Amino acid sequence: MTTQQGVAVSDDQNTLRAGANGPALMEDFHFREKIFHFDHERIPERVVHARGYGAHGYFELTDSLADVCKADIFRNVGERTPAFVRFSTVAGNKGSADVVRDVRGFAVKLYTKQGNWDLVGNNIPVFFIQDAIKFPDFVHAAKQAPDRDFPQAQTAHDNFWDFVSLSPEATHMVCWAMSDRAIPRSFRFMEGFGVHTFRLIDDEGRSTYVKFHWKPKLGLQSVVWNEALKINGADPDFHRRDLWQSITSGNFPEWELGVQLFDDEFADSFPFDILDPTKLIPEELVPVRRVGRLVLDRMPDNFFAETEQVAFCTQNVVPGIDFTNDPLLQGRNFSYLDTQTKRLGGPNFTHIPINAPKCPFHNFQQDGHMAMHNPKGRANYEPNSWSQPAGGPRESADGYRSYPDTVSGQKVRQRSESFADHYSQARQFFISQTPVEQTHMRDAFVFELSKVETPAIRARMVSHLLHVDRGLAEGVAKGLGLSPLPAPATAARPVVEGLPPSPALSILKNGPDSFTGRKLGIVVTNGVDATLLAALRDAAENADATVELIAPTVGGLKDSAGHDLTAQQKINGGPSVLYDAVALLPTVEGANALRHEATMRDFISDAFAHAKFIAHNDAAEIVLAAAGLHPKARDSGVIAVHSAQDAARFIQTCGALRLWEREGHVHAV
Ligand code: HDD
Repeated sequence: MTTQQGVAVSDDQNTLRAGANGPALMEDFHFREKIFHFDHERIPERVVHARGYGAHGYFELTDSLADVCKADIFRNVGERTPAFVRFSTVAGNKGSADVVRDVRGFAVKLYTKQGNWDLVGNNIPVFFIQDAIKFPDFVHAAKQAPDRDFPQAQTAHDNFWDFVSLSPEATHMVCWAMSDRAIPRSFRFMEGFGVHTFRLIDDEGRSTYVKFHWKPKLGLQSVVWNEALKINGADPDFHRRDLWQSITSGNFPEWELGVQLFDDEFADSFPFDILDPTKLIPEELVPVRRVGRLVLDRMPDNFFAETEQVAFCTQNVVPGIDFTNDPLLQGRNFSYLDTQTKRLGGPNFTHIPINAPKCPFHNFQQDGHMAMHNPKGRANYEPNSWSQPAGGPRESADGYRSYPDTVSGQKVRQRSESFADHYSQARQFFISQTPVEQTHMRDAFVFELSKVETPAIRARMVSHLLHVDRGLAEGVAKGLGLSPLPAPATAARPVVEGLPPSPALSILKNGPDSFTGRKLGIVVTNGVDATLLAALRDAAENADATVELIAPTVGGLKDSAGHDLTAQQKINGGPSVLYDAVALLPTVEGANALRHEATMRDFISDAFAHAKFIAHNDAAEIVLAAAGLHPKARDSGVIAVHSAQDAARFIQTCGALRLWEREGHVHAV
């Protein structure tokens, strides 16, 4: 160990003092350097998206887009481009919990041969507001209130619902935020969206509009709300641990990149403005062309250096990719550069390795705090006669050229008329959901608005929902005990009738139908049946699922064949909310003890309430009964297993992920 100056340290356990019981000496440069550095360890957390988790990987092109885009990254099939991805929640502070109800950030930095391209998206394809000037208001309202500094990491409070109920443009996004999209089971099982309409530019300078999509290979999956509340207590790091475990065990998460391409003719015929970020384009109308895959295969060596210091900027684009006049995107292009300068302490944040391009870069920008790359030699201006070839200014045929869009207009502060429809796509989103998902949305609205203390805000929100779906509005009003129904909010534009459901918007219609990548929790006790345990483990592992053992003690266990077993969780630290499905394989003696254990009973009743599949051996009968699951109270999702065939069948059944029909039986209010 040395000091920052490289001087070897003789003793890092004791400060330099005048005598063993005397005062510390100023002269102790090692102590002062160490404490000074520690005192300066923190940088400001991100103003939004403070809590995040990142990983390295690559993007591989599988279908050339050279027909519409000149960007190098989209030309050569099979070519890999290094990538860094950071997932995040929006509202919570850096130390908040992972499985809160919130939008998830899905920010991708692609280190292309032509420079860095940042696609800074979310797991929801639309946004709360239409104009960037409203972003500070929206964020202030969503985060903790300034007087009391709570609630954290949740929108279930007056300020948020006050703001969105006074901003009808938020209605569509609020419906997404109250859907299960906002409580993903894992980063690995969620979609990502670039949200805005961007442009692709081809070799001839022609423009094609594009919307970007990331489609998870393992299908979509979310948790249920009561489960989310409990996960946050049991493991506030649930999502980051999941990503860490899957990448470090070699199960690399993967997404396909999809593009929706369209032209002005389509834009003119579409009933909504393609520049309005509160609108999406249904996939059934403009299909998603899959052109590549994103694979995350390496965790950062150091969280701070990489995940905390990574600086995404929407204005980081490469030749072939360009902006549109979406007013939210235009504002973002200012905000990100500005915020990174504050957060990372100066203009040289681009010199930090995670932010620097991996292609050569040259310019005459110099100096500033912590400058690592200053120009070499005499020339630090342009044109100059010192460079070869002499003279200038320099030009590059493949340099970035903005699309020469024709722009004219009076200077006005005015929202375009074409942005005035606030409800039609919210309705389309709602009718695209399965009844189970619609029920979850209703319950989410009721939960959140029940936390709102001001009745007028609750009523105002219901007045918007009346335009989305009358049944939804009535259900929410009933759940709130709100009577009579308020009058519908004044709509700036009548709802477009007859938009067809879009199956692509439902999670349950886009699930995996397999247990791959999911996690089985098996409760065992000392002496557990070795054959049955192996059969369940094999069946899960054959499906590329992972297994954790939960036991009365994590150590000191043996199976019936006398082999040592290590459990990953002690029963009170491994509740069933941490697993996608569970199995109970206690011995008779173990079951006798477990039936008196309150956390064991919670384990079972939660698994049942959260519609999970439960496998059990005969000995577990008394434990199930102790948790209220007498034989008559059970359903087809509670499955007895005795053999390897039973185990294989159980894991196959788990591919459905949940027995949704159970939900109707476990909720009464
Ligand atoms: Fe933003 C961070 C996504 C609108 C201003 N935003 C941030 C991150 C994501 C998004 C994923 C975290 C990046 C990371 O992991 O470091 N933001 C979005 C999306 C939006 C959006 C999909 C709408 C379509 N954002 C938006 C607006 C503004 C900002 C309208 C301001 C006018 N966003 C910021 C920011 C942040 C940020 C203040 C905070 C930390 C940071 O940039 O790096 O500049």
